[in-house]
Amino acid sequence: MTEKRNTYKAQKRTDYKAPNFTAVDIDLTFTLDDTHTIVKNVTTFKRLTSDTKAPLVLNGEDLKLNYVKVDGIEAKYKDVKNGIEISSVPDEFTVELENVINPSENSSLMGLYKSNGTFCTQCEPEGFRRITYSLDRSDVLAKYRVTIIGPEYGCGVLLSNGNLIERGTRKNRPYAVWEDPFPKPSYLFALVAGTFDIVSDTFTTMSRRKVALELYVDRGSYDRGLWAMQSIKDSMKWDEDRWGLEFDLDNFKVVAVDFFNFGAMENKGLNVFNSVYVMVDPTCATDTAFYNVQSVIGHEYFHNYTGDRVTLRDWFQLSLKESLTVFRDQEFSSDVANRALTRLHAINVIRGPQFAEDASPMAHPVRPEEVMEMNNFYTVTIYDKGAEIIRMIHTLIGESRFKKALNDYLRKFDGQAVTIEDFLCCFEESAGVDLSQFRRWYTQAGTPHVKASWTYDEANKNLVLKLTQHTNPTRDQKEKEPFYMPIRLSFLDKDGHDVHPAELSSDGFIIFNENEQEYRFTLDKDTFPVILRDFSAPVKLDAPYTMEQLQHMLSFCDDAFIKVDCATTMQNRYVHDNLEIAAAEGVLREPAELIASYKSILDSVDAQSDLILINETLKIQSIANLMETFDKINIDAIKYAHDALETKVAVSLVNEFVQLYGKIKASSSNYSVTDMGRRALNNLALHMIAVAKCAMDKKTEASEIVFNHYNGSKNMTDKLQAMTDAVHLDLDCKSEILKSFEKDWSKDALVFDNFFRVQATVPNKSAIDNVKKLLSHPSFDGRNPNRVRALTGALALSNPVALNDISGEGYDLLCKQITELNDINPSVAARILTPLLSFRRLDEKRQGMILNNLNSLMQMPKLSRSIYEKVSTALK
Ligand code: 0A1
Ligand code: ZN
Repeated sequence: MTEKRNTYKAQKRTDYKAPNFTAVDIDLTFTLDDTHTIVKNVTTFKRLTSDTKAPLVLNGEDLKLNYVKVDGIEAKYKDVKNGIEISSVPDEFTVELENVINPSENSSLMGLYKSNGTFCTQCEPEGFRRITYSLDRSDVLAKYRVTIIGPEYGCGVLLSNGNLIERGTRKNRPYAVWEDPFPKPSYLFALVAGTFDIVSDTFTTMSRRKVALELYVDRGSYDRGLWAMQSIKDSMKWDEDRWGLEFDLDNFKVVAVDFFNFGAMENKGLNVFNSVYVMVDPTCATDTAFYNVQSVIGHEYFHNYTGDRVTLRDWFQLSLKESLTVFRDQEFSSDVANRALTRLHAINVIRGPQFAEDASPMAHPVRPEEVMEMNNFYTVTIYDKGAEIIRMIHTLIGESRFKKALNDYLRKFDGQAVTIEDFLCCFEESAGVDLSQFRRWYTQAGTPHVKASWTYDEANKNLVLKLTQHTNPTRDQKEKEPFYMPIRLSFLDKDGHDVHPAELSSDGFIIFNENEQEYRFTLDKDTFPVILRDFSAPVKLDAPYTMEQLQHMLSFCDDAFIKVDCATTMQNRYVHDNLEIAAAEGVLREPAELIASYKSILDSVDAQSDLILINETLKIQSIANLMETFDKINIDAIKYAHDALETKVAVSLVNEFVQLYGKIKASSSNYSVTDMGRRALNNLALHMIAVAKCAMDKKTEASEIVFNHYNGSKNMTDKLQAMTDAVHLDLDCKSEILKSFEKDWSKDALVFDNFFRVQATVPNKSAIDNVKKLLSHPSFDGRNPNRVRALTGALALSNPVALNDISGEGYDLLCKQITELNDINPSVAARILTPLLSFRRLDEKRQGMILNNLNSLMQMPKLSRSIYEKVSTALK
């Protein structure tokens, strides 16, 4: 990027203009070379505009152009900002051009780059223009034919989208020709060339077509690809069973690469994955990793319809494909893994990072109005809040109308590039629903605060429920209109029975769409409402439950979210009520009600219990999520109260945890949902025992049990729990465990990231020193995004305590790393910068230190657009 400082301008959603030309056929020939790859590009264009004088403007970045011909004749062109302009072109014509690129030098990982010896591409959102000149926009759909000539030194496989037409050797170099029968936008183009182990299989579709499946993994890692292959088949089957969607090509290829900016990419028929989301076996990966592989494989596969077959008109519509696809992957995980766990994870993302984003200067609507750097908008708002919006539509219209509307949408817009508005209109028509007010979820940023209260009207034997909503202003919008939301409700009587009053519809939800509303239900006096079951809308709920009512719901309510939320609410109240004492480092009271509830849960655990749900209920929530329950953040006091809470629970219930520990055995080291639940709860017990022993001056015992846990298991879930406890609680066994882990795994980059992450997330200042030291560990590589995310990224995004240490060293270290990454990989740099943007929520001293750092970032030479957009927005 050679752009000068401060010249970046935002683009507006409303400035969308249809393209003057479209590309019909694109024929690409790549002659691969590490530093000098030649791209020959023959594209037929068609004029769409009635302005016959309009020139053809092609996007191109960091390309060396050799020649351009129009209909076979050398053409004149003009260099324009990030591209070229060719004037006097006919209505239909062919452009032939040749350009050169340097994959080895490409550290941004956008366009064609080299990942550990493998050539691979990433084109979403605007990476294709770094490969060749093109109409690099999502509303230009063309058919691709791709010839790949391997590098001189040879290469195992040469892959691109679609079907293999021809392969062989020419002039001693391997080549392959691919044709994709489906027209697609350039962002879905992919090329991979490298040497792999290949896991092969087949899937027979519902209309009995055989699809060849191929998964490409690092050589020597065949076994680590087997779960991902199973997940591909499960995704294909599930999409047929749940939505009637059948795979449309004769082959489906997935490639795992080590260098990748995000999780994975849905290129048509050739998904490219960050190896994190492919490579698992029980000795090297945790249960969570297995669960995530299944979910991300599903996500990318489901994009084949929601994203690839029906794509985006422009990038402001990103949530159209992402929200629908996240909703689909969540439903997949719910159906094939565990519904409660999947829902609770999704809710945690909303209540942690998404609420934080809504409260930050980068808050944006799910359909943004202004974007400077599109890479900054792959956010929890676009993805996860977007998915909550789809889920609300699903709640409002129900499964069968949703299914019909989804099929109508996919049929109506097949092969087209469309908008969120097209989607909503189609759903309105198909499901017979009015979503006019509901649209505010797409246009208004910020988290709605819903307040509930209720009274009893003795005369009419009515429970009167009153709801109010308010959304704080965000920078782009001062006034917020009320949102339209389904609030799932039930009622519990004093014996813990569910009561269904006549006024509540059989679907079990009410519509809340004004600033203030009242609802009446005919009920007995001592019955009370259970509000926001299943987190039916992405809001902050404030309901005046007594502690007894929270305990009652925790015991009797049948909704997983409500159960866990009761425990969370008790935890929140404890931290809020004790914050002042915590700020003065005083003596905190016992969380008696929470302990009582936990005791009764622990006393009743047996083989029939839902261990996943129990584990989620007993967990003390993260400091990060606790922070989001405050407007102004006193990080030291929150940490103090959090630790006091955890210690008091652990000490009071240490006997119960000791009883539990070792009682619930996983049946094998292998991943299964049942064993995941067993290990999770057993590991929680280990953690709580270790915390309790440390607080009871029995640190040696804590060390012993943790050390035995580490040595006694071959399973990475258990090993990682032990290593985390050893390091975070600074136990005697810490160095021995770290040494042993280093000996076993330092050559296995993905596994070894745990070594970095665990030390970067110690919840105190020592994490900063750990990170500084580990930056020069021989296994660390600052150009690999996974390493950066495991070390500096973990400090920034998963360790608010160390990052915000009052010394300011966390901020200095992070900004130093961001400065280095600005040139290497701006998109990763901008991501780990995120927590600093919310500096105004901290105390003045910290605000000042962050401000200094942000100001220095702004002075950086060659400041990238990604960082500029975020920092300048925060400083406004
Ligand atoms: N569409 C992908 C996410 C993705 C976005 C950008 C990337 O590189 C800059 C890579 C992947 C998904 O939703 O999975
Ligand atoms: Zn996606």
